[in-house]
Amino acid sequence: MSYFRPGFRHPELPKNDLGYTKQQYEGAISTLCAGCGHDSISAAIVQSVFELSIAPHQVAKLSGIGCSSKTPTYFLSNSHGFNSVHGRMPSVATGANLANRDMIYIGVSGDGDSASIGMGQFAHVVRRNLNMMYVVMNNGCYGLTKGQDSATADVGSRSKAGSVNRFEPIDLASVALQLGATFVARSFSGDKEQLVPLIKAALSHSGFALIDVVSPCVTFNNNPGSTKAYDYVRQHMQTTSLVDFVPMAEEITTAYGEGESRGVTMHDGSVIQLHKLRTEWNPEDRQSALNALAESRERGEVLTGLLYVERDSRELHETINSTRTPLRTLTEKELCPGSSALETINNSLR
Ligand SMILES: Cc1ncc(C[n+]2csc(CCOP(=O)(O)OP(=O)(O)O)c2C)c(N)n1
Ligand code: SF4
Ligand SMILES: [Mg+2]
Repeated sequence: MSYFRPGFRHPELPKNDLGYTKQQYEGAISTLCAGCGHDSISAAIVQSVFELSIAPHQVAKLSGIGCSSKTPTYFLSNSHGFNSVHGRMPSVATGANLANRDMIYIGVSGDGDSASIGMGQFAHVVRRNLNMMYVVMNNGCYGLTKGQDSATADVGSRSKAGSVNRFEPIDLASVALQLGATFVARSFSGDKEQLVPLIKAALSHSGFALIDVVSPCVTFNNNPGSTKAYDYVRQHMQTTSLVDFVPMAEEITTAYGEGESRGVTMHDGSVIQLHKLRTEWNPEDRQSALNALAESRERGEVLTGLLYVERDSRELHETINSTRTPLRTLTEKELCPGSSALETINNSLR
């Protein structure tokens, strides 16, 4: 059941370039537990899409199953949506994207949804470089089914019931980097200042953009000894750099000393500005991102920020040279061009 917000809002609410208020990007009232990290991520998505002035009808939200996968109901009510089967969001996203590349795809998943039942689907959507933002709301447990450890729970992490996880975790950011992901970031649901520019950059990236967001489950995995608890993440969070997202045609205004700042220009002309960079890390070098993640893991830190971006990324449609036209607008004549066109194709293959 969904509860809808009252429609009344102050008449002077700020509007974006399309004339929409933030209210027009909100969703139904959340039924998640009060304090759940997933709600903060939904709020960050609302703010980012509003500030980027993306028309809600241009967005398609896709998810699997879990508390995390319920969240598309709680943001962007005026967008398209498909709540799919556990772990199967990537194949639904692939089908939708291939049928219509003009939409902006937001995939939402959980650590259980992506790192266990959906691991195969996750791997293939990464290596195909599907043009979408893929957000993992990572709480280290299966929240919806009462808090069992998930495959991203750290070895030694203690559950609320007191048991200690004995298995090595799957680090989705490292896996994605190894599979050729062209945009990889990690963030924390409690750090909106970092998360909003990362979401904006991910939405502007041409290709697969993963944001693994540590998102504490207050009901089942927020206890002392859990490495996905609010306190633990706040105490152990290390950041690769401070992130600013500057949309195309907007002036870069922040001033930082030489060597402290670096701009990565995206395919559409917008710029990701990174400030106070870690010296040993290059955001455009896959191996340095993998090394930084491995070293942080050794130290028990949670490395956040933009980890890697490939500015010349070729998304799936470019690789397979598919039509620019959404399939629903192709006419019968274009879809069935007749026997002479078939003959030409056959001859070209002889
Ligand atoms: C095919 C199938 N297997 C198992 C389940 C039961 N199930 C529902 S949600 C879930 C795990 C959810 O964990 P996660 O993806 O981490 O989401 P969270 O609730 O933690 O946000 C499971 C195992 C299911 N719905 N469908
Ligand atoms: S059970 Fe955990 S993940 Fe699910 S809504 Fe509650 S706090 Fe969030
Ligand atoms: Mg989970």
